[in-house]
Amino acid sequence: MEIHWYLDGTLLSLDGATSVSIASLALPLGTYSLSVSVVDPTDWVRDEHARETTMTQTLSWPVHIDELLCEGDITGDGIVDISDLLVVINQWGACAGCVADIDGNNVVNVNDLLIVINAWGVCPS
Ligand SMILES: [Ca+2]
Ligand SMILES: [Ca+2]
Repeated sequence: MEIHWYLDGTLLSLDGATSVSIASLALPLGTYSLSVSVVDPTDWVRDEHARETTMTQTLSWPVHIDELLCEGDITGDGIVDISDLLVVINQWGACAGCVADIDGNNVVNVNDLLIVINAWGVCPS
């Protein structure tokens, strides 16, 4: 099967992936449309119209990003506190894919620290 993912109609470089982590897309605040198209690429199909109508399935989901209000809550417990700060300190430096890399630039540095400090306290609900 060919699997293609789209965000607002733009092809994502995730071909073949069977799932998508919304967080990994690092989207700014807003509402988006996430779609996946699955196509049976069998080469014995001579009628491409038939492939599109009967051998292709597309699903779409609305994605609403509003978590930036509390993006400093690394531990996910609803409050930004010393436990989140300690995660930042423990993962300080070059760190691809680390949870403390809040802004997603593959390094845990003062920018991520400031996000935690600015979000300090109970998360808005
Ligand atoms: Ca926390
Ligand atoms: Ca970072």
